[in-house]
Amino acid sequence: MRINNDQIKASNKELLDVHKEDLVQLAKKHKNLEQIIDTIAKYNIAIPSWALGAGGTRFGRFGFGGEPGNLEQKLDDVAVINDLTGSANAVSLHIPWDIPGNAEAIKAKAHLLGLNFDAMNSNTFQDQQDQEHSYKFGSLCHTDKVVRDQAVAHNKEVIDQGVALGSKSLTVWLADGSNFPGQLNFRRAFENTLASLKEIYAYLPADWKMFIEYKPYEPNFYSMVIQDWGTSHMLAKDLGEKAFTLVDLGHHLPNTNIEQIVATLVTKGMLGGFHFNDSKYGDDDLSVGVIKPYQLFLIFNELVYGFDNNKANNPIPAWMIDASHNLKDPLEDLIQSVEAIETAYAKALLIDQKALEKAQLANDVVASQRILQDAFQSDVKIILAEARLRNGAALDPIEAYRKMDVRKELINERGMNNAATGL
Ligand code: RM4
Ligand code: MN
Ligand code: MN
Repeated sequence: MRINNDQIKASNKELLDVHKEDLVQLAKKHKNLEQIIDTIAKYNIAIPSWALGAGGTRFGRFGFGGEPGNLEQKLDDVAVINDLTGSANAVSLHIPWDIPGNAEAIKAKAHLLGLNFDAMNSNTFQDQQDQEHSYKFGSLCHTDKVVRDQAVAHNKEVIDQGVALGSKSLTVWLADGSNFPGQLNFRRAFENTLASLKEIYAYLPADWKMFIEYKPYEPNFYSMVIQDWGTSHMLAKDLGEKAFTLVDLGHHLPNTNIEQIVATLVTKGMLGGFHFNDSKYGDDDLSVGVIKPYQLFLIFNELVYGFDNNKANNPIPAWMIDASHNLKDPLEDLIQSVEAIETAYAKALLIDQKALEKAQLANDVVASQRILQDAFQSDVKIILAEARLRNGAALDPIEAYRKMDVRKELINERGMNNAATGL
């Protein structure tokens, strides 16, 4: 199904008058309102292809009716999110969950829907049917060269698939590590990983980037080869200027100061991108902004400051969601995540950076805190709504989605038992 302009206009009609009045009021408050609306209107976040169906845990999975059964249907779902929010014009694919049968046809379909392909994700954390060697004891780090070669070859294939679709980056996340002390020689595992990554890097087209994700634990519970941003940064540095660190918000030990990591990476020009999600305990992959919205705002503060003062020429990061949920309609959940990211961004744009710098230089701790919290406590719903309106999207995307009965339509089209590929 495709949402059309008339449906959007109809859903906006009732809300439009009040919205316009609110906007006039807000303009009196913020001098740079136009600029902020413009920035938010141009901002886009990539949707992960693996979050369009119900997520699961090792204890079970509760399917959701009307899930996309193939890549074409996944693109249709991303288009729904994009049509309603005006801020999700890209999809991030996971191979082999999403191998395109006919890349040209998939690319044409995506373009028709107004979508493009963000980073490609490789998967050497699961064994596939007919795979010769197992990743049970690791992939790029494996003690046996034939396993490493197989994992390298997979990453090269993912690059090929991405080239055919017009993607420009590869994200590597490794489950490699160990469950028991003594199981693995740390230094050998690191050296093997670096050597394997070098082979993949050498295969990258000139205009591609490689993003290296880190994670402190899970699925391995004693050690992960790329456990933290320092390790990722070290590897990326060794590889060359097309390699960067990717920050997945759920991949930190509790209470880690992620905004400081972001600031440091931008200082060094090494921040490649994000996987947005939220968590209370570990890699919970909850919808963005549900647990720690202030942290997200502080991260965006570092991004706004970082890119206004971008001495190391850090490229604009890849903005991706990486969430997986059990309970909600996946499309509603992703819409909520998109909104949460834009909310944090808009609030960060409201920070009076000059006043903050003045307060910081004067060591005025109270004033610094007030400046941040003034911005954080501002209501930016109208800013987001206006940005969406200018993009031809819905003033209230969730409300519109429900009024249009999208899920019911998808169930009619695809049935109750279609299961999307993914986790
Ligand atoms: C991992 C990591 C990767 C994602 C997989 C599915 O924990 O976040 O980015 O590709 O999950
Ligand atoms: Mn991730
Ligand atoms: Mn994760």
